[in-house]
Amino acid sequence: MKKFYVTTPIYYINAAPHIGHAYTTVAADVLARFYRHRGTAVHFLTGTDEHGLKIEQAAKEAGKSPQEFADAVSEKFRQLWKHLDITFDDYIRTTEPRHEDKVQEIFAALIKSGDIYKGHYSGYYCVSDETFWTEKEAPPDHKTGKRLCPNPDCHRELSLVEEDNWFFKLSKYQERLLAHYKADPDFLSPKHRGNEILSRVKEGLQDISVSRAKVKWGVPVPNDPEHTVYVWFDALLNYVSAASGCDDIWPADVHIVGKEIYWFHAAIWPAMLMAAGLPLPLKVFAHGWWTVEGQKMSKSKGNFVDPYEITREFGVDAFRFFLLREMPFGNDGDFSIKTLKIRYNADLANDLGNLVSRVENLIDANMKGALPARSNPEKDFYPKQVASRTAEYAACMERLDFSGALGVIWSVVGQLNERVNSEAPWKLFKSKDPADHEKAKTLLFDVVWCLRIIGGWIEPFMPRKMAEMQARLGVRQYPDALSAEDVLQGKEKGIGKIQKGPPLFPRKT
Ligand code: ME8
Repeated sequence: MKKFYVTTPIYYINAAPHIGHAYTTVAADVLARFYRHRGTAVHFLTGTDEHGLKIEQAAKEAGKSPQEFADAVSEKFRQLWKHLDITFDDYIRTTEPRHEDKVQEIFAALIKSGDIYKGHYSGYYCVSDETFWTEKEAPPDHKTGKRLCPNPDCHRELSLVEEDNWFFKLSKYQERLLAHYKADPDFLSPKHRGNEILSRVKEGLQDISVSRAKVKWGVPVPNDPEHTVYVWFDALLNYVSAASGCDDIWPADVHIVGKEIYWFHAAIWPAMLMAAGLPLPLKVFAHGWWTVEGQKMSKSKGNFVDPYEITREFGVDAFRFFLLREMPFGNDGDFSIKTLKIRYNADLANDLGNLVSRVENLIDANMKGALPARSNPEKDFYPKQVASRTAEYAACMERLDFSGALGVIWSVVGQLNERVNSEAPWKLFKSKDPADHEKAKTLLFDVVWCLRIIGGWIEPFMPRKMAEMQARLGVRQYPDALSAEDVLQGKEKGIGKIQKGPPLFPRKT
């Protein structure tokens, strides 16, 4: 059985990871956990992109060899993923032999087939983006005369490159790419970003340079050791090299990437795969970018958000939740502590956390922690109605609409709060009429069951807190949460009793 294969970009190791890297990796982790919860076998790949001029220069500045430097920073990424409960199955580094060998193998095969050929390159190069630009794409600035990187988020000065190097026949794949986009409209997601790629490919494709003559830190071109493979050609192949030797992984089900590297993944990468005779990934999804308090994150502004700082204050689960709740996946958004706090207090401390505390306290005070059986187990069994929204939630998750999925969940949380408020079980328990007591018990029974189900839906986003919540609601013992289906099928592994505890999400002031 083929595994569900999800990937993140492999990150450059010129600097420590920040919130942007955490965003993509948490999203991929949420998707991986969602599929695993459903019983699908998953292969989740992340890793680091370690070659190229940018790394060579960063290592030099740090007074280290590129490999030493790469070892240290790659480890920082790994540690952050551990801290954020990222459940990757494989972590690839482009300096590993399993990858370098594959790059050389494919490069040699494409030279043989004629898709890679020797030529002369004259143009401009952005070291920060590791991107080639033509004269036309990067005209001189009318004030300074300097050529700047056309990427609006970069704008650094370009260097002139004049060298004999190897080219990939990207132009040959224009028609096949267009035919593929047409035949499989979900391949490029979301639509608005796909449309940008489509029009750019329609304009025509030029062959691209895929080696560097003067860059030492890279994979040597087979039989031409003066050249190293262009870092993007090298990096993209990680998705295949990590899967090689296993017949249940490739093709990827989804590559999740940021919008700024969509062109590489949506046009160049599928053309490379076509040239290599390999199947294409099923989907390439480009998400948007976070700014921080209205500003782009940059070295010069020194405003990179450190995930450790946020989790110290808000906890890992709330951080994971916020990233995917706040901005629709695919759109851009702005990060600030203020919005995080507002979201935390509203959704987590109030809506969900208070609801859990309320039912726990009521059951503790009135039933000594034991959840009574419903007087009529079938009549208006509210948890079933709630569980019937699993399909809606799952459809959002399948199309990577994480904020949509959380929207479904929080609409149910809202309904539960309304029911508790309108039926006021604390008053019913004080009544002398035994029917009122029954009503209160039925309500609490329903709310507990619904929360157990909701815990299954939220688990991919907040695995630790949901395991804790389900354990306290008597349905599961730490450390894993149950899926919504498991809850309904009665796969209880907990002690059944409701155990009251401290607030799940203490309010932030
Ligand atoms: O581009 N908002 O690596 P990279 C959202 N090595 N996501 C962000 C972000 C932000 N402000 N900043 C970074 C590379 N990201 C190449 C990739 S893949 C074969 C090679 C995330 O370290 C987002 O996923 O610059 C973006 O695409 C990625 O980090 C870029 O990481």
